[in-house]
Amino acid sequence: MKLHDIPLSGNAYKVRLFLSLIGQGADLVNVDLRSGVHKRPAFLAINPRGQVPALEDGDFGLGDSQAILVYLARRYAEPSWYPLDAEPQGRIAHWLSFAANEIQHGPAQARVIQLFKRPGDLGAAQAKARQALELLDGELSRQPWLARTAGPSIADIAVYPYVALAHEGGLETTGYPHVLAWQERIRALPGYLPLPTL
Ligand SMILES: N[C@@H](CCC(=O)N[C@@H](CS)C(=O)NCC(=O)O)C(=O)O
Repeated sequence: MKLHDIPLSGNAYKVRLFLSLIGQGADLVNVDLRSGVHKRPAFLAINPRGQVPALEDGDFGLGDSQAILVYLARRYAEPSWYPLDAEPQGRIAHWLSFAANEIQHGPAQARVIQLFKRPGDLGAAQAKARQALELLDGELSRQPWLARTAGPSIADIAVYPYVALAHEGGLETTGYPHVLAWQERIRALPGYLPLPTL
């Protein structure tokens, strides 16, 4: 198995973290976005969106960190990471969508602007991030894991990275005690992989 990776990307870290938690190895291929390799036909055949991360497993190729978590969980992980019942699957889909929308446009975007000096409205991204953190704190005050599963699921892994990296987008997270406690629970999981650092 091969993971097209960027060491500092939270989306790529999300896949590396899950691989490590389930004890699954993969060869990492470092993608240099400046080279434009991710927009060339060979890469687009794996991920037509031309983005990292992208996974190759034999002849099978897949892009999008959320989709990759689903694939890896169903194929290689214990069922508890992505239970088969309709209710947890529905809730997990909800949080995967939250990761791709509220988290991507909130803390992930704030980090890209603040840390990587990309153009964008930092204040707007931080405001979205605070809304997302508020919502997460409320949810996590009622349950230890996002999708109300007995243990961690891929919902937690999808949402975790950019929340844990929120300080790199200039966000203060001490006001979200339930989010902080949830991060500690994730960091205590066997096989946990430290967050990327610049
Ligand atoms: N929804 C995608 C977003 C992936 C994404 O934004 N990847 C960035 C790196 S973190 C990228 O490849 N950017 C280059 C581009 O979009 O051309 C996911 O979750 O994997």
